[in-house]
Amino acid sequence: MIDSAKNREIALILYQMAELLELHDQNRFKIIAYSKAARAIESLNEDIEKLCRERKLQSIPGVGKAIAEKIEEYLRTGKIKSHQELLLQTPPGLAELLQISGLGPKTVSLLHEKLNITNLDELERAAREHRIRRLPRMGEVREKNILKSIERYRKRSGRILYSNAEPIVNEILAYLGRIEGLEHATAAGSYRRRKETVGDVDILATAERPEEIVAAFVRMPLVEEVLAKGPTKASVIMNDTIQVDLRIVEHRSYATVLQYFTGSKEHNVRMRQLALDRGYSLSEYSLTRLADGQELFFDREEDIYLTVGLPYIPPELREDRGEIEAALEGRLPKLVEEKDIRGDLHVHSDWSDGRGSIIELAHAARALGYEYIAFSDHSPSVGIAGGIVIERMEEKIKAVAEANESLDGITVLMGAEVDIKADGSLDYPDDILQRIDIVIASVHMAQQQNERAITGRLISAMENENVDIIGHPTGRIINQREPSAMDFAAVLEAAARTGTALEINAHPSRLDLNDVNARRAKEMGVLMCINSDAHDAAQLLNMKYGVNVARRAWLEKKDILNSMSLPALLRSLKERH
Ligand code: DGT
Ligand code: CA
Ligand code: CA
Ligand code: ZN
Repeated sequence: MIDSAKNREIALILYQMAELLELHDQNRFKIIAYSKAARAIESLNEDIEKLCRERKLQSIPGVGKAIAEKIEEYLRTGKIKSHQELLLQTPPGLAELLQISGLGPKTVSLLHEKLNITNLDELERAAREHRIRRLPRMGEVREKNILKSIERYRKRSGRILYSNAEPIVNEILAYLGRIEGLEHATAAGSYRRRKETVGDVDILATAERPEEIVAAFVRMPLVEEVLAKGPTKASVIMNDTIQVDLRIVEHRSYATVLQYFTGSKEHNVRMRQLALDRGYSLSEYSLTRLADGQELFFDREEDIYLTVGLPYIPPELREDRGEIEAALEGRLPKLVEEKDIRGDLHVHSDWSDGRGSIIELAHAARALGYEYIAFSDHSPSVGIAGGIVIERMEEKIKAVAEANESLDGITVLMGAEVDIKADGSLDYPDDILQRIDIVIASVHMAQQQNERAITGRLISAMENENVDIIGHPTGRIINQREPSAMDFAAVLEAAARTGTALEINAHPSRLDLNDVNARRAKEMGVLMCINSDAHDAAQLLNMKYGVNVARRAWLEKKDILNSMSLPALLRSLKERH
């Protein structure tokens, strides 16, 4: 099963190399050689890894010394250097155009030369404006087909939000769990690593009669299309866009298969190398001791790591971003957990655009076990959000005090999400800000300003000593809006200098800061705050998505402002002022 995936990957890369070479107008024989080798590998009946081990790559038709070396390189390192170089020389949008069905290198070159098209959006616009049909050899039919292909490509290539995959995964696991004969079932892949988006969902299971599980799986009501089905595996499309791969594996291989399919691929490459260094060969089926050829099987993933000399590495860290080195040196972080979160500092009530009163939302927060909740409603310049005008702030401060009198078991904090205006000034004057327990400053308007302007706005907000937290610092919205341009290093430097916390906004479309940026922040000694940005009681539960990001960013309890007890939180905020 896995073998064919490897063959397919290598074939795809060689095809892409052929196309890129043609796009760059390179030697015709070289181009033909790559596509011929790709075709041969695509229809190969043998495992290419095995051929490579046996040094028989050149027995594949069309594979000579040069291509064989590239295949070896790929199997060893997961990359081919000359392929990466070709990609670097190609504007990123152009390489993507080659993925659109019906568009080959010749057409892409033509579109590039005549219409200056360099990416998918420009291609779509040109087709809609009927500029493509006027080109030589194009015409109306091809123009229409291009639009259709773009639509299909977008559906296929879109990564879906983790939070959209989650209910589907839960439903699949519950459904499989009800089938007799099923032993384990779990989701692996990027989903298990808690990535903010997943390309497809990978479900692993063990069962006595795999065919029955596969048959039941493809009959699930959520299934819209069956892409492939075999005795032990199936691939389907669910809910219009989500691809789910199911694999039923042998009971004794479960732990090694889980380790393999959890990935990431980069982590796996490192693990296999490390295993070799320690005298083992790690595969998805087992760990083999090289000295005597003894195959070892494990019940738990932990024992695989232990055997190659490592402590257990949580899935969120398995990205080859230094986790293997940290594990070897005994300095893996003790990752923050959902239960470490003691309160939510960014919640909108019906004082602005939230749905729910202070009392209702405080009850919901208390039910989650929180010690405190801050109602950080919008300021007036965010017009659509019904921001609170200055004259009403006095009233809200009173309402918060009253709520605290009537509530037991949770403390309500007076908060505000004050807008950082286009000129960098804040939407409330200092004498108001001074009276607010939790001040979050966020950019909502003029997010398209240039790097200097945005950076300057964020820094001047942090330099106001009343500001405690910067809300959703980059403004990105997954699949919808790019992060604002900014000098992130300068922002981090200012956060560290002024003691301002940066938010990990837990809304599943924001997750801003993301894992990479949050980790950089930690390395600079910046505190982070994970907030739901809830606009109703149900959205308080989004906190877990922010915790996922924090874990992927290597954050520990001590890195998170709202993992402090209330007295410690208030002390920490006061110290800074
Ligand atoms: P995705 O689906 O794009 O969000 O990301 P993943 O990580 O779920 O990737 P996927 O679904 O292609 O494959 C699942 C896991 O299987 C991946 O994380 C690691 C493992 N895997 C797949 N292909 C390879 C490979 O060529 N080499 C190695 N070492 N592992 C692989
Ligand atoms: Ca996947
Ligand atoms: Ca997959
Ligand atoms: Zn907000």
